[in-house]
Amino acid sequence: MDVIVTHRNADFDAIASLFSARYYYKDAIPIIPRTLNSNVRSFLSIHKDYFKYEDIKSIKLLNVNRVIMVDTNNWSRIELPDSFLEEHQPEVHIWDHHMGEPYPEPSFFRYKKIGSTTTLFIEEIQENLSQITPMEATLFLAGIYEDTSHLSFPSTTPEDMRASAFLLEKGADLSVLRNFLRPAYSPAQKNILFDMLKEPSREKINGYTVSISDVELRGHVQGLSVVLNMFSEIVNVDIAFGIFYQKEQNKCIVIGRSRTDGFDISSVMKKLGGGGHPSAGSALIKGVSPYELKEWIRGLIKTGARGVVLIRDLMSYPVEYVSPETTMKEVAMLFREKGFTGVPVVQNGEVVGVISRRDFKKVRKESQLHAPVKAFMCSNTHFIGPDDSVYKAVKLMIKNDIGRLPVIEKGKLIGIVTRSDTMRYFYDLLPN
Ligand SMILES: [Mn+2]
Repeated sequence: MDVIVTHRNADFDAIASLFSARYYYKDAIPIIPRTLNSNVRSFLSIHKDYFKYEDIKSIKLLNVNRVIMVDTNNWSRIELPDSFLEEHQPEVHIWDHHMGEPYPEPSFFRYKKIGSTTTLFIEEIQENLSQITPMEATLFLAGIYEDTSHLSFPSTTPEDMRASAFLLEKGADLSVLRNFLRPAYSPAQKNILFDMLKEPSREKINGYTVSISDVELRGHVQGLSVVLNMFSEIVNVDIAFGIFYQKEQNKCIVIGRSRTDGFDISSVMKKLGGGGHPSAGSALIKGVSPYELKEWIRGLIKTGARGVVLIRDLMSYPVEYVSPETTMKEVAMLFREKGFTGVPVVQNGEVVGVISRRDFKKVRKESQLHAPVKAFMCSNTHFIGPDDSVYKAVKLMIKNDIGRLPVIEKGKLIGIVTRSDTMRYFYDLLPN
């Protein structure tokens, strides 16, 4: 017997993958985990007659010789016991879009860096799907939509969009989907959200605005990730972490959400023993207080940015600069000759200002062109360090309406980074 399984606390992508997998493994039996996100649970209970499945208690494990894992690459996240894996060594197939080493080693492994696992199946079996019902199309599209936040996460790929278009053609119902993907908040969820909003923390780490809140949970609460999503939208931070503390069990559920594509939440979650995507992830930690966890997360955010592009990778050097006594006319010639739009002004090795094309607007008469730069330069200079993140630079530029930042290391000018350098980064035009 073949079974199709997915991770505990299944979301729509997990369940949609499970049912779309049936079009690939025709005789396999889908097994629904006992813990489901509440919106998935209500979807399945309303559509009970349309989706056939079993739960783990109703099957004889001894008869299972092949396990098809979907939307997870790790045995520890599914409900089948470890002892079954060790003693029976079933054949394992894995279909997933999460990065990382699969466990156990599968005999068939389908991985793609893509918005949802459902997309993997839709791509593979589109020919077999001509007969799918509008209900199935709706569920499958819910899977894609949930994991890509309605095709808006940066992890969304053309494949996700094509699969979504196909499912719409097959009658996926967007208003049904809307109801299930934006479920009403339960009173418990609302209380937690209000708790978090009472004193939302806000701090700067590595140029990101970060909020790390901790809330003590009374009893089990479904759908904490929805709460954190809402929270991060309201407080409008780049990165939000929620630490949900369950005192009796001395454990914390950590949920993270990144709204900038420069910061990878899953890298933090992996270090905490969990997992996820660049934009969202979670982890479960035992025996650590929320306070210690906060410090830990702060540290991980600080070092986490090291994997991404830093100012030192983007900046230009050596830097052309002028002295405060250089005349405006000489600067104008330098700009014309080299195509510059601005340069730092340096005196005794120290940056004392920046002169840019915009400052020439202050030149009213021809004779002023013989005046020194120091009369026109912008001396309220902002700097950036070589190990700062691109985000920090962009924020400084936007906030102060400037187009370039001198890069300073140990008091010395070592480079310059411009607005167009940062755009190159955002549009992935960096030379390798
Ligand atoms: Mn998924």
